[in-house]
Amino acid sequence: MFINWALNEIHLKIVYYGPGLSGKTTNLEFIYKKIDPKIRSELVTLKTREERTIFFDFLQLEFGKIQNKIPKFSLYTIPGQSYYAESRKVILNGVDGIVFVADSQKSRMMKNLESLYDLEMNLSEYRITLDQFPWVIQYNKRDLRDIESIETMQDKLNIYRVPHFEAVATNGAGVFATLKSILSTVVSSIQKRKGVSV
Ligand SMILES: Nc1nc2c(ncn2[C@@H]2O[C@H](COP(=O)(O)OP(=O)(O)O)[C@@H](O)[C@H]2O)c(=O)[nH]1
Ligand SMILES: [Mg+2]
Repeated sequence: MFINWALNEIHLKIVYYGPGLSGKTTNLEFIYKKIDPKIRSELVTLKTREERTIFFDFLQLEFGKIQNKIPKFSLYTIPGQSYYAESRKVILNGVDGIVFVADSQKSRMMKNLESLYDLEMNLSEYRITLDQFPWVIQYNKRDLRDIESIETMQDKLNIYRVPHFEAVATNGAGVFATLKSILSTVVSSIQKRKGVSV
């Protein structure tokens, strides 16, 4: 969180986390396309040495004022591949909320678990624990065959029973439900924090 007193803005950072190819970039691209260009910044894409790998996306959305400050949300994705471990840590700096995008395919369950563990480890460097932090889970790729049941995914991944959403990011299903949930979760957690009036 960052307050720009001069502009009367409160900046909130949301990070889309999850294993490689789970659909994080697809989520952000869909959101970007649907948001009025007047209230969003440009999408920044940094290509890495791997084709199709997007290093991070940056998207800022402006909503109506919350009390006297204008909230600005920055949306980021992280690169899932193991060799970008350091980048993931850096992107989490100053994070206010997380969307964990899980891949519903049975064959990807281990990758989901590894990524969730990686997230917990990286957050611990910032003294954040997932039991007391605004985050939601998205079960993406529900259109594919050979997917886990929601019950199984809930049991294995949603240990703290945070809000969860089914999605097919390629056609946008569930994308905005997920986004709205994390935004309102983050805003209410900020409002609850002592000493910050938003
Ligand atoms: N069938 C299907 N494919 C998806 C879905 N979401 C993403 N994809 C595809 O999965 C691949 C990886 O998506 P991407 O957003 O780049 O994953 P990221 O590594 O998490 O950013 C791409 O080919 C997407 O088109 C989905 O809900 N269903
Ligand atoms: Mg990506």
